[in-house]
Amino acid sequence: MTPAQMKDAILHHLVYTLGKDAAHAQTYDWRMALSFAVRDKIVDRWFEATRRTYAGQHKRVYYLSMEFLIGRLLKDAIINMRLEEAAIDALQELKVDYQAILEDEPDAALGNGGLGRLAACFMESMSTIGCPAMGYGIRYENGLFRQRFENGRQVEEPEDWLSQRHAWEFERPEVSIDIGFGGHVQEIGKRANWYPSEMLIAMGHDTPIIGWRGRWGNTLRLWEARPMHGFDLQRFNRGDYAAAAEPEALARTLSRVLYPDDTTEQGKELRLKQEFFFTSASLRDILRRFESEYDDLRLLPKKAAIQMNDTHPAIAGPELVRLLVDERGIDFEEAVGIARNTLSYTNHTLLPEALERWDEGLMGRLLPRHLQLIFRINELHMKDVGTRKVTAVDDGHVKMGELSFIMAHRVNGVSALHTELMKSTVFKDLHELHPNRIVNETNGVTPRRWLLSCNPRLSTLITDAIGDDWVDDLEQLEKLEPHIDDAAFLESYAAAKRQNKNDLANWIAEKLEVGIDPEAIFDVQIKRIHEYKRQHLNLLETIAHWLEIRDNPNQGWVPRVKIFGGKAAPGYVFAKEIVRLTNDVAKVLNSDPLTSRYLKVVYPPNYNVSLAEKLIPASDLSEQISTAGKEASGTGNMKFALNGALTIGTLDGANVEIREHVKPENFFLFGMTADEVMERRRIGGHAGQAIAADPRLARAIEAIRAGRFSPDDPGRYHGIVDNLVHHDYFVVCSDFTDYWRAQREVDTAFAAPKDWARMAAFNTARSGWFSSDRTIRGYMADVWHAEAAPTVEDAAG
Ligand code: GPQ
Repeated sequence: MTPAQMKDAILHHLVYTLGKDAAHAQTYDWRMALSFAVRDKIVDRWFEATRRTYAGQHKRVYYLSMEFLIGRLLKDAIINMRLEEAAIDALQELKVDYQAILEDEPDAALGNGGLGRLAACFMESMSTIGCPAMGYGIRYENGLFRQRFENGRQVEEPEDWLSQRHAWEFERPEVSIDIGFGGHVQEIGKRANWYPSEMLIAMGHDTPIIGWRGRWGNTLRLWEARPMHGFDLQRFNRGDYAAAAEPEALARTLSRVLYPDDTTEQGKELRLKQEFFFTSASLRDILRRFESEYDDLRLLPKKAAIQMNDTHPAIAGPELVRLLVDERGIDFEEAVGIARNTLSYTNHTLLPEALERWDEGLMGRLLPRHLQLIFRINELHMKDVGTRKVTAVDDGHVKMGELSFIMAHRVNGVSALHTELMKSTVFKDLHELHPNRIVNETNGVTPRRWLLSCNPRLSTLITDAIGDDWVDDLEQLEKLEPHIDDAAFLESYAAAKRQNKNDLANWIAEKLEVGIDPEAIFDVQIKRIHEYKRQHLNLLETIAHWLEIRDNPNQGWVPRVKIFGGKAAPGYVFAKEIVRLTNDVAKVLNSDPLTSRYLKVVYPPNYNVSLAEKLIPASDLSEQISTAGKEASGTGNMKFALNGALTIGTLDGANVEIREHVKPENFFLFGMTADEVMERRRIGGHAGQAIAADPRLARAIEAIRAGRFSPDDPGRYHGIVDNLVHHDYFVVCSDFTDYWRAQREVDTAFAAPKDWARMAAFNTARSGWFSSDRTIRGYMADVWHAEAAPTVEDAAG
């Protein structure tokens, strides 16, 4: 597409789709016009991919996920379709600011954090590879809440990404599936009829996901909940105005809002309804498509692989069995076999509070037939393995992890360490019974969004050095290694980072009115606020360092900016106190005339995908400091390493593998191992011992306790202090001293800029393995037994 053609396409949509002329168009209008112009190009390729999948009778992958944290879509689409030059030139001629247009797009925040972002990276990689696939999820009207700070406290505001027209989706009213809840079951022989007492409709909305160079496109189908019977005119006519709208409002609550809890099980009725709603709609859509092509249901595992992203879609097991037995007359045991060979399950955490359990009473009320089938599946499994040692139903609860395991032919963890811990802890018994079922698929991130698009300076430098094959073959980055010995290359590498840091410093000055020194270490911790991720360990080190600088302000300290980003679940009290403490610490430190040259804290509100894209390319140091054994993988850690930030981290999740790839000398390791953590916890008073042994730690805790960061309310953080001193389940105190040591090593290393640049560049060169393309190829080989389809020729750039 030439710039002139692009300009015509934009103007055409501006006039005929938006109904505006150029003289009156606002940023929004231009954004929409550009989006539609780009979308037109995508649609042709998307259709072509779909046609090829049908024609080649390829196996399809179905990715069922409660969350897809896709962020903005316009730039992604432009880059993958290689339309960037055309778009920039066309807009320049139209005198429209390209960056302003990109920034105008709201994030699609249909996820909480890592789990949802992983699903988004996977969708992009499956399209890039040409793996015929479809993502299924919920079209939340309100995605993850917007975070604001009020006197340092987190305030949540509803997010309303759909208040504007969404340029990327196509409504599919013909894909409307009725979903039932409640009611009763009538058994007739081996089958049963379920008569639900409540019905609503799931309506599909399709978003095309285009891969690199437009070679393939898959669909993300998100379900919207709609009432079966709309407005009740009779009630309205009787004057009962509010009640008339009631059925509509009730049905819609199912796709109204994303639960804002990350790794915390909710146990709420509405949540279970959401889970069944999208899982059932997806399965019935899958079966409908399958039956339009094949007439033998025993072929299902050959033609469809259904991935359960965590246990949120775990009801897929019993629901698929129900659809096969009750609605298609297949024998129960055979149905379980078909379902199991089709389904697989990814576990994303070992935290006990995240493992979903549903009360039998609640399950029986909402899904009476499914509860019966769960009992039968459980009995069958116990009979098959010849032991009653493991069970999916226990103590009046259905355990969704166990149910998922039993109903899947493959179960995977998301990093090497996590997978080993699955085998030795949570799924120990099941693993012994099914030793080949658990496999590891270490997470990855898409290099299109997380390098090419978010870091154009570094991308250009890389392409100038080794060509652009790295974009979909990321391990080619190893070709950078010889260049690392070239002084000119290293200088350009460092210059790209410095310019990124300048941009970020300007943005922070403008948005937060905090001045930061671009020469300082940009030390960044961005992720959900959670005790196990230990933002408070970072804060304690910050405070201890601040006190040390105050003791000796003229000692020539290495300047540092600590950047935090992340949301706390609205009901997670401890996490919210950490948020507030971070803001209170920032206030005191940033206004301290003795120290603020050397140490600042910034906490931009409302961390999301777009903010990550700004922060990561400008980072020097990546904080990956979770308690060993607690972070399943992490994926932010990979994005940082790829963009040349050095990691300070524990041997947790994928940190272990990152350190092996980038080499131990280019990674700041500290802290106890997972085994040592478990040992340490057994020692009574471990926190007290650690505090007594380290005066810096004692002083930092005392500063918080005495109210130095909350002079108007000195007791404000006694909760945090008491937790640290008396419980400290996440062994913050015991890891502090080693963390401090590693941070001082960071200071020393940063003071030698050439060596630092070499280490940073080495991180980039060795991070290629962490592409989600590699992860997806792993799933295709080990879990889905699916092959890539022959792709479409490259889109003309
Ligand atoms: N993860 Cl169980 C989430 O983001 N939300 C969740 O509810 C659960 C896990 C994360 C996990 O904490 C990270 O370590 C992983 O990297 C990420 O999932 C993707 O696997």
